[in-house]
Amino acid sequence: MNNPLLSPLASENTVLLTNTLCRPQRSLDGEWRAILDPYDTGYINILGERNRQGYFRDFKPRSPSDRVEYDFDTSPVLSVPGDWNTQDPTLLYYEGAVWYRHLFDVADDGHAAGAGRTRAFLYFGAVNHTARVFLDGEELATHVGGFGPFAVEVTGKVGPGQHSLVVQANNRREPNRIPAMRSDWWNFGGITRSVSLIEVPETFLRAAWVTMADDGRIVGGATADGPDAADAAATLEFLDTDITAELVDGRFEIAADVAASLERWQPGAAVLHPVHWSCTTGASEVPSDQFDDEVGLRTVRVDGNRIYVNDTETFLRGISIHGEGPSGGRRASGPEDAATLLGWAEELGANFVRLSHYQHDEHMVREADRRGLLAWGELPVYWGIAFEDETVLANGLAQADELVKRDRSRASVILWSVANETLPGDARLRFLGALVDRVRTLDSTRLTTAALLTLPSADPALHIDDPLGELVDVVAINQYLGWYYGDREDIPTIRFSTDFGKPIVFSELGAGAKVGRHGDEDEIWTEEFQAAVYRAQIAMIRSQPDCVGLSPWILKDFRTPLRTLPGIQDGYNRKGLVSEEGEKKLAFEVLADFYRSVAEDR
Ligand code: GCB
Repeated sequence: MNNPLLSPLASENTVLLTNTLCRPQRSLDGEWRAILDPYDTGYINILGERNRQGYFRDFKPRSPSDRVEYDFDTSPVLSVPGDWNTQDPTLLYYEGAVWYRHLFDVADDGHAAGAGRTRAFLYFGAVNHTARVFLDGEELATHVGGFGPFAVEVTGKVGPGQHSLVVQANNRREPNRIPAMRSDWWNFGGITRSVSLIEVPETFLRAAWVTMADDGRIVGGATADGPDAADAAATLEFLDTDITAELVDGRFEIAADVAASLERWQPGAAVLHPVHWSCTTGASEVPSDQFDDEVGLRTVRVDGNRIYVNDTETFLRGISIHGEGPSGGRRASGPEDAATLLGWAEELGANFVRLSHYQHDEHMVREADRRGLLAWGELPVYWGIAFEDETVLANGLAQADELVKRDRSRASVILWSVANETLPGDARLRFLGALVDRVRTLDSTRLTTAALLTLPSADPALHIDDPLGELVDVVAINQYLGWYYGDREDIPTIRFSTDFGKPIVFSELGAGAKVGRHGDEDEIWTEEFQAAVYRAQIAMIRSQPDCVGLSPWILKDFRTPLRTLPGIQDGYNRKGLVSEEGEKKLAFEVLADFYRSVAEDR
């Protein structure tokens, strides 16, 4: 793929807006018209140049003889948010471009989302993988990255009348992308999360955030954006107390003794405080911008090989979760999917969820906040990344910004993971070191981690010396003893050690089972086999001194083209504790039992 028009490497003309769920907005979700374009004719002409008459013009024939070789009005519809793969059986494996079009009307007062607001942004929760955004035939922006949010400013472009919003979504896999060519999950294409039109005042607060540092101070900041940004005064008020913070140079801090009067958010006992953000400009006392949010306050820190949440040593009773809905093997989105998935995690007795392997829908972390579940956020730096390529690193840093900035006010999030199963090497260490640095610069209050790969070994003492362990706060280990390697009988006696003296989390372990398939513990793919692997792993973990938690692989069976075994896998990774339709396997209870006993012991 060497035409740069078809393969943009970096986003252009996008803005990162946060707190968007706190603002009045007009949803653009619903049915969008869609045209499949595997050969990219809607964007480039036969000379390989940008096609001025491309699909984004949304043309209609102007006379009976006029030749227009596409028509959005009579094209099929796709639901937004949603992946295209599961909305039409012929699109299950489709990888390439799809053009989406949505028409929306703006009333005569010229305000699409509310009076008194003068700037307008189109906000996209996520489009996989590359998006080009066009409004009324004009190309506005490009976004590269399938899981992060982005916005496009459309101030002055959404006056009264009807507007044609066209988005070209392209999920073609490419070697210089994050993720790259191969991943063990479905490459769901499309506008996979909600789209909205958000209007804000001329000068407004972009990217406001508040969180608690490890010493109990409340810290945060906000960026004022607009013509009066230089003399904007921003304030954060805790509405259930008289605590208020004025921002100076975009930052604030509330001393720990003052913050101590605010009840802490605890795992299993969420407390969210209502807060009000506002911003005034010049001599005016009337806020130019304001919105409400709710935030939890808790500390998290590492001391030696332990993790402390609110100064209490905390064992992470976790489970890994893919961003796949609770039924139908489709991309998850919205509050209901989040409630069902996290409800299952709670049934399991989990206090922690690993949101793997990429940034999840914002509703997941907000729901985790409300339920008192700790969470791990992750970048899709997965197998086969082109670590030596500077443009890939630049995109990785941009994806890190999207991950951290969107969710750094969420008490649930305690860990930022920069990578999963990457192979040691100098270029990789430089690349991941840059990501760790970026994440820490944006948010020094949370812990960093990366899931390390464990290779088969006959040694009962597995020593982890991957130098990446040096760079992160928590050493996460993916290990598949009893499944990809190792005899099940030996697992309880195996001990992991590291060079680092840091806490160890088993970020993956597990085995495959087809729900309803029963037999002997030694018969692969049966629920009994999977349950036996869990029992052996639990025995090992109970006597593993540095282990501060686990997030077994995985809550639910999920779609992946890597798993083809007919009658068993049929395109699903079967390591779920529940099937793709939510039916529990035996191992669910085995893990739930363990989590009950751990909760009682600690
Ligand atoms: C892993 C990967 C995960 C896979 C899993 C498996 O190590 O991190 O993405 O799905 O193993 O099932 O093999």
